[in-house]
Amino acid sequence: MLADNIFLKIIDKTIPAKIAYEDDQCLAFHDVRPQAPTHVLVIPKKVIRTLDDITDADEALLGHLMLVAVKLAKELGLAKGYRLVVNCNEHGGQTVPHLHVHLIGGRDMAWPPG
Ligand code: DGP
Repeated sequence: MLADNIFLKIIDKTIPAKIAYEDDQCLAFHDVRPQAPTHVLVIPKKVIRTLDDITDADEALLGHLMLVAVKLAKELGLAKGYRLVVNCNEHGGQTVPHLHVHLIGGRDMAWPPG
């Protein structure tokens, strides 16, 4: 096991998830509590707890996460639009301490977010 948080357990397949995409750098899987008809999480395999923990060395990895999210949005039929969200720490609403990009779509989104 890589470490003790739920997303690392999903990466090392010790707990199941509905996987949408995987490569050597990241994993994408459907959120267990979807907030919209499509709700996928794109996560790095590298252990990064929050946006506050990223460094210059992560620049390409972060771009990769976004490219994967956009490719998935197209594959999943979100032609009318979608939203990418990264929650950071307590005020950002982050509940799982492993960096993740939410890909949310399939309905109109409100602004500002709650
Ligand atoms: P955040 O609040 O930004 O930390 O989002 C965490 C998301 O992770 C939340 O939408 C629910 C989802 N989630 C939590 N535990 C699991 C799990 O075990 N499996 C899956 N697929 N999603 C999970």
